[in-house]
Amino acid sequence: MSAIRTIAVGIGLLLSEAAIAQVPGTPPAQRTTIDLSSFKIQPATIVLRHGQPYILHIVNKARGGHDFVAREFFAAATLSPADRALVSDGRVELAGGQALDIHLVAPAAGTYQVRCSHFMHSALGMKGTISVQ
Ligand SMILES: [Cu+2]
Repeated sequence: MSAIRTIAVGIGLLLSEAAIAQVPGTPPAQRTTIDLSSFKIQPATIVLRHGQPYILHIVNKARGGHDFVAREFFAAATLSPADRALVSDGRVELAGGQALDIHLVAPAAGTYQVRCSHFMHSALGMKGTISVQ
């Protein structure tokens, strides 16, 4: 009897997870990896499609801290409520070796600037663009 109940609960969980993962008519989220290193953002041009859900997987490969600042982009994108706390005034801070996932829907088409705001880092090359098409 308890085995049947366990299976029933298991199926229920699978169904509810599927419902959370994808709203009918919405494309599944695409995972896009962005690497931060000293002193690069790669890819330097991040290409996204308007209205498409993404998981931005931001990885700081350096030993020291970096940030990912894209104020206009984050202001225009639709951030998942759970991830809003990771973005402060359009800025995501990552300690050395840290990785973060940010779930969002890409905003209107356009070119959005990205840079690291740590002292001198953008001058040394930590800048790029997000091109939403
Ligand atoms: Cu930096």
